[in-house]
Amino acid sequence: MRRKMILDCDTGHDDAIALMVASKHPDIELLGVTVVAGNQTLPKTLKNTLNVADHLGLDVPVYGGMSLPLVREQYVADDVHGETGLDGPVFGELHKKAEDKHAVLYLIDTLMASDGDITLVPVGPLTNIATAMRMEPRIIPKIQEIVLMGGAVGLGNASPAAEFNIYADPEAAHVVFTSGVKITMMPLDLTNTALANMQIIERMEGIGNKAGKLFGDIMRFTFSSQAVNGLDAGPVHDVTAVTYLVAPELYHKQDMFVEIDTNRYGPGYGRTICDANNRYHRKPNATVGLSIDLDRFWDLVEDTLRRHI
Ligand SMILES: [Ca+2]
Repeated sequence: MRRKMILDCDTGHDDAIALMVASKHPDIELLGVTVVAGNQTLPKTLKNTLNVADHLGLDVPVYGGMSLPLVREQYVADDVHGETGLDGPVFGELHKKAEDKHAVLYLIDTLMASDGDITLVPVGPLTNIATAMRMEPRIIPKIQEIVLMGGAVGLGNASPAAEFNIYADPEAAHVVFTSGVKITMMPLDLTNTALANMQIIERMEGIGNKAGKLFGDIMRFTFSSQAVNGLDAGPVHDVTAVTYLVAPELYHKQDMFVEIDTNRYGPGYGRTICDANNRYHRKPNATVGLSIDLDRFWDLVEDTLRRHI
């Protein structure tokens, strides 16, 4: 049976690759794509999402969502993703339009009408998901699982303490991590190992279709922009959350209690405090990915990209 999922993204280089995998993997039924501000402002992340979907001929509906975080001032990642949020690839005229419905209402209506068999895959700040949970708490037991990219067991990338997606809206992350929904988290420690080095880029370009070419155009840009994080190639962070749905056996993981630091004026704001050694003796609220079998991961990405035009 195909796994029903909604991708919630802030496209973004790695988000674009995540959309490529989610939209064509044979074991995934991508119901819709909800977009949030994050890597760039909402008009930009929405346009980027539509451009990728249009370019690859995807007929999945795209919904615009929250344009600002719940409490903090807006924080974008233009140092890594550029002025457009998806610098690098050049797209033609955009024909695809966003749906009229707000992403939060789409999430609520779709989950309420479901049989509890939908997995949410948020790969940006958690503003859309948290707002939906607060607006209609009855969706919470309807969510099968949340598999997200975000947080870090060790060092962050937005601040020394915090990973970008959580740092960009810590209060939203707090809502989600205290919701009681089954959460699986792909932290920076894992996602930073999924690096699209030149060998990977050339391998995907070698597929010879539009998706492989787009992968190259996207990841050649982050190949150098990621130097700000001390990496020598661009990681495809968000993709590791999507592939978990269809190949969980590729991951080493551990259940633990994860708490979000929401102290706005402290140095740890937005940190995911991961109690890996069970110091708190609290019931785990998340499954945290610790490592991934990269050879099989890239095989899966390549196989899925081959299904595109
Ligand atoms: Ca993202």
